[in-house]
Formats: sequence, C-alpha cells, structure tokens
Amino acid sequence: MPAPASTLNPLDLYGVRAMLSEDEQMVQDSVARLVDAEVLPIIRRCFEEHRFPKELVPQLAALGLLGSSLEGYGCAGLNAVSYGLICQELERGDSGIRSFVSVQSSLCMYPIYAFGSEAQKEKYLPRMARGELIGCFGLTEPHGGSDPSNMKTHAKQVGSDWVINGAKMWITNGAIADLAIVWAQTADGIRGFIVEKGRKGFTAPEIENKFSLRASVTSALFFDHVTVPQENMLPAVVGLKGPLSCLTQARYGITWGVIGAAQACLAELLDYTKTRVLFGRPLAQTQAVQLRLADMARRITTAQLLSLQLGRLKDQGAMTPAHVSLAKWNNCRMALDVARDCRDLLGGAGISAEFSPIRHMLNLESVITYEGTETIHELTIGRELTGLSAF
Ligand code: TGC
Ligand code: FAD
Repeated sequence: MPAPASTLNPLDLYGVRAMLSEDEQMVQDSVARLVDAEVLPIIRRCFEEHRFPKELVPQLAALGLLGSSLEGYGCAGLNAVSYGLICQELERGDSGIRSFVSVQSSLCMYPIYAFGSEAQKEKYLPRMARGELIGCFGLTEPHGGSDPSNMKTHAKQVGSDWVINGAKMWITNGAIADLAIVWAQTADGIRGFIVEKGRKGFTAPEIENKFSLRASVTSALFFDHVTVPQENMLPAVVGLKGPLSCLTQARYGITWGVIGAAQACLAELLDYTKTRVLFGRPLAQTQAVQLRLADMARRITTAQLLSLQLGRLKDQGAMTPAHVSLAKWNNCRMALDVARDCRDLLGGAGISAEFSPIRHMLNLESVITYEGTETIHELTIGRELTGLSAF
C-alpha cells in the first residue's frame, strides 16, 4: 500500500529552518551555496591528498565568515545562531573546513578581540577577517591536553621582552599560520602571547600521516628561547579562564558543525537505500533499516534543537560553559554514531571514497576528541550535577 506523501524535510523534521530569522536564513543559504560550488567538488581529492584547500580562504573571507561574530575591525557582527549555521554548512562539506574557520574566528580572533590591546586589535583583526593573516591556537602540550593546568610551556620576562620555551602539540593551522596565540605559564599565571611566524627559535612542523582531518593542517609548535616584545602579550587576562573562554566559543560552533556532517551522511544514505534492492525490496522498505534511519533522524533532530536553544541562550548572554559541554558531548557523539551507521548501511561501498560517510566518520574521531574529549564534557556535567569535581 503506498504511503501518504511526506511533507517533512528528512534533514529538518522539526522545521528548525522556519524558526530562523530572515537574516539567519540568508547566512545559511550563502554558505550552503559556497559549500556546494567550491567545497564539495574538491574535498574528496583534498582528503585523499592530505591537503588543506588554502585557495578557499579568500572566498571564506569575502563572505564574512572569518571572525563573523565580532563587531567592528572589518568583522561581520553576526549573531550566535548565524555563526552556528556557518559552522553547520561548512561541516556539511568537511570538518577540516569548519575547523579552519573555528580556529581563525573563535580561537585566534576572539582572544585578540576579548583580551587584546587596542593596538593589537587594529593591527591583526582586519587582516585576519580578510584572510590575509592566518592564526593558530597553541594550548595542548605533548604530555596531555585534557589537563591544560599542568602547562610546561613558560614565558619569562627579560627587560621589555618575553622569552618563551616549550612545545605544543596537535595544533590546527600551525604550519600555515602567520601568527600563533600561545598560552604559557608566567610568574603571574597563564598568559597569552601573539607569536608571529619567523620569530627566531619558533618552528611549526606539520604532523603527517593522519587518518582523520586530512583536509586540515595539524602541527606541533616548538619554542626554543623565542623572544617576543611586551606589546605581543594579551594584556587583559591571566589564568586558565583565558584559553578556556576561547574554547567555549569554539565548542559552541562545533555543536552546530557536526550536525552538518551527520546531515550529509544521512542525505546520501537515504538516496542509496531507495535504489539498493536486496531480498526483492529496496533497503529503504526494510523494517530493520527503517528503524536505523528513524533513529538517525531522531538524533539529528534532537541535536538541532539543542544547538538552536544554545544559540538563543548565547545571543541572550545566558549560555554557560556547562550548557556548551552538554551539547558538545551529545552532538559529537550523535554525528559520529550516525556517520558510522551510514557507513555500515552502505555495505562495501561504504569504505569507498565515492561516498562521504567514511570521510566524515574519520574526521569526527578528531572532533569528538578535540576541544575537550567526550569524557571531559561528561565529567563537566557530572560536576554541574553534584557540585563535586572528579577531574
Ligand atoms: P578551573 O581551574 O576550575 O578553572 C579555571 C578558570 O577558568 C574558568 N573556566 C572557564 N571559563 C570560560 N569557559 C570555560 N569553559 C571555562 N571553564 C572554566 C573558571 O571559572 C576558572 O576561572 P577563575 O576566574 O576562577 O580562575 O578549571 P576547570 O576545572 O573548570 O577545567 C578543567 C577542565 C578539565 C574542564 C579543563 O581543563 C578542560 O576543558 N580541559 C580540556 C582541554 C581542552 O578542551 N583543550 C582543547 C585545546 S584547543 C583544541 O582542541 C582546538 S581544536 C580546533 C579545531 O580544529 O576546530
Ligand atoms: P589526553 O588528555 O592524554 O587524554 C587521553 C584519554 O584519557 C582520553 O580518552 C581522555 O578522555 C581520557 N581522560 C583524560 N582525563 C581523564 C579523566 N580525568 N578521567 C577519565 N578519562 C580521562 N589543541 C590545541 O591547543 N589547538 C589546536 O588547534 C588543536 N587542534 C587539534 C586538531 C586535531 C586534529 C586533534 C586530534 C587535536 C587537536 N588539539 C588541539 C588537541 C586536542 O584538544 C587534544 O587532543 C585533546 O584536548 C585531548 O588531549 P590529548 O590528546 O593529550 O589526550
């Protein structure tokens, strides 16, 4: 018996799109067009070649996607929901492209904007918004990223300069960055420094042979008596809350981004299961398969509603780090599970680069690890519920 025609969008069952303002819809549409025209045609090859498509940076900049939430300094001043939609559409293309924008916007431009001097803002932000300067963010160290309070990189004041020694690991954009926001232990506590490329003693070798985020640059950073002038220190923050508040901005964007990756996987799978005929019927008309498709759609819908509410809270100034932890944990887990299940339902074809789920799945293994592992976010919620820190 034929089923009644559905009026629901399988990628937006609760009509999140209709809850967006006209401006937010326009932002989403313009990024979607960029991804369709410029990212999707090349991304598979970039992933295979282990290459970040740096040629896209001017186009990302021209659309106002770099530092999009910041006001002034050549930035677009968009609201939080718009930033989320930007991340969602970019990650529908590839987590590596969204990573680039997250790092540039939330981890490099944001700390200069929030903690920098007026001279630093004027010097760096307009050029970063135009994509003329690329940034990276050095917090994680080789001995353990989950506990950044155990920071060994240190900066010592010598006259009017600072001398930095230490190492950072797993740094997105490192080898292509013109400047690094580097967090280092000082006599007063943890402080941020702007370290420009080319400083004597500063090297940023790329980490080769990754199985994940292959269309993104990941590097180590080494500091061997690197001297930076006083004017390169971020004056307005001391302590771990500096880098952690940057992470809150970036984690927020990730909660939206991973929805895009999951939607891309489900869209491809829905097409595939309609035409793949096994045991005399399309896979899509098989009960056990429908259960799995329904479960994916349920999980994507839940994640969408979580991120939309998070964005509205952020725009009202009511979002807390614990809100972000819950959504980062839930949405990354959702996307990774959806990508893996899509990979499985594609059968052997699921391991081919012809289909995107395996690429998204491999990328999401990084996304569930970086910006606080799943365990770190679970423990953050545990602490919120009990008032007791189990870190
Ligand atoms: P604690 O020592 O209690 O707190 C230190 C100070 O920071 C404040 N704070 C926050 N502020 C803003 N946002 C947050 N999320 C904050 N969390 C804490 C806190 O209020 C305190 O302030 P004050 O004034 O009292 O000094 O630290 P904690 O116990 O809260 O933190 C422990 C823990 C484990 C949650 C934290 O260390 C943590 O989040 N660890 C995970 C580290 C991490 O996520 N690293 C990510 C590195 S960057 C990255 O992965 C980029 S990938 C980019 C890409 O490619 O997209
Ligand atoms: P560890 O901290 O050593 O953790 C290992 C395991 O132990 C994890 O499973 C963790 O969940 C678990 N664990 C830790 N503590 C506990 C506990 N208390 N109880 C139970 N289990 C626990 N960092 C930057 O600073 N800048 C970047 O741009 C950046 N980009 C990245 C890009 C990629 C592709 C990747 C993979 C990482 C990137 N990172 C970056 C680093 C990332 O933030 C760290 O990998 C992450 O924070 C985890 O740190 P770690 O890898 O040292 O793992």
